Amino acid sequence: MKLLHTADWHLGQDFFRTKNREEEHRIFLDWLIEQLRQERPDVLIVAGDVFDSANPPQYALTQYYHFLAQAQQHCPSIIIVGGNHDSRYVLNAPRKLLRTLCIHVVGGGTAISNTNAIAKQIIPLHNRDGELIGAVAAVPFLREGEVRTNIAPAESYAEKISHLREGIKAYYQACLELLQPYIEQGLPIIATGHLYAAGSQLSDDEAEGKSERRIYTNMGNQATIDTDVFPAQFDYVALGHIHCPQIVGKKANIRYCGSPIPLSFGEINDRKQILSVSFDSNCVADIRPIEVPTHRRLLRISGTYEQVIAKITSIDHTHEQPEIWAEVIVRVTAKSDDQLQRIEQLLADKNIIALPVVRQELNTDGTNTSSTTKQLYDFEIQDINHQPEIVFRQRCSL
Ligand SMILES: [Mn+2]
Repeated sequence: MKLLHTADWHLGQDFFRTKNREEEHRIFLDWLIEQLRQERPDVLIVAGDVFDSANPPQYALTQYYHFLAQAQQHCPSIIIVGGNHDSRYVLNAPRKLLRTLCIHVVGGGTAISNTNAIAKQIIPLHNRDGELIGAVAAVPFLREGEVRTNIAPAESYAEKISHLREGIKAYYQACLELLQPYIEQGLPIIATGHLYAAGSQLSDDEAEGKSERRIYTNMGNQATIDTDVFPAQFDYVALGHIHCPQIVGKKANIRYCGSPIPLSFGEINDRKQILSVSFDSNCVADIRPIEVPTHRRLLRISGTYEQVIAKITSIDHTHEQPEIWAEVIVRVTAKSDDQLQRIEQLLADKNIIALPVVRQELNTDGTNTSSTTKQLYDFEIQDINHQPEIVFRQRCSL
C-alpha cells in the first residue's frame, strides 16, 4: 500500500491583497498530477486547507475541480478533509458527485455523540484490483462545538482548553472503535488531522502569529494537541495546519507534510514537499519526501539603508520570470522619503516587486526597533491596537 500526503494548498490565496498565487498553484497541481502518474499511489490524502478562504475565488474552484478530474484517473482513492480555512459547505457541496469518482470529501467534523456520522468518515481503501488494502479515519479540522458535550458556564480558559483536548482525543477514540474490523484484518490504519500538535516547529511568521493565526478561533497557540490523542493502532497520521514539514513528537509516523508553496515570507526557508508513504503489510516501510520545485522566488531584505541597497544590488537573475517578490524593511533613525524612493527605483529597475510596499522602521533610540516604535508606510490591522488615531489619519490621507 502506498499513499501520497499533501495539505495546506490554500488555493485562491490573496497575497497582501495585491497578488494572487494562481500561476504557482497551477504549476504545483500539474506537478502533483505528474507525481501521481509516476508514484502510482493507492490513495492521495489532502489534509485540510484546500482553499485559503471560506469563499474562494472562481479560478481557485476551477483549479480544484480541474485537478480532481485528472487526479482520479491516476489514483484509485482521493481523500480530502476540511481545514480551518475551508468552508465545510463549499467542500461538501459536490460530495456525492465526487464520491462516484472515488473522491471522498469530509468538509467538517460532526458531533462526537453522532456515531453514525463519524462512521461515514471511516473510508475503506481499495487498490486498482478492487482489493481491500487499508482504512482511513478522515478527520477534518474539529471545532469546539463538535468535540465538546459538556460546556459549563463560567469555565476558565485552562478548563476550556483541557476539555477541547479531551474532546479531540475522544473523537479519535471513536474512530478507533469503528476501525476495529480493519485492525483485526491486519490492514494499515491511517488517520488525518488538521490541528496544532504540541511541539511543532513553526515557520518564522507562524511563530510570530502572522501566518496561521487562526489556530483555534479565540484560543491562540495554547490549544496545542498532544500526540497521545492518536491511538497507537494508527500506523500513519497525515496532518495539516502547520506549513513547515516535520515529524511530530519524535514519532516518525505522525507527520506534517507542510504547504506546497510558501504562503508567507516566513516560509521561504522551508523545504516544500509532499510525502510518499509505503507500507509493508500494516507497517510503515518508507516515508520519502518529494521536494516541490519552487516556481517563484520570495526574498526577505532588511537592514539599514546602505545594507538594503547593497543587498538589492547584489541580486542576480533580475528580470527572471515570474518576477521576484520581496519583503523590504529599511531600518532608519529618521524617516527619509528620498531613501525610500531610491530603494523603490532600484527595485523597479530589477523588476522586483516589494510586498506590500517598502517599509521603514524607525529606531527612536538609534539602535533597536520595537513594534511599538514602528512607523509604517503601510500598516496592518494589529497596529490599530497601538495607535488608532495615527492609523485613521494615515488612511484618510491615502
Ligand atoms: Mn494552512
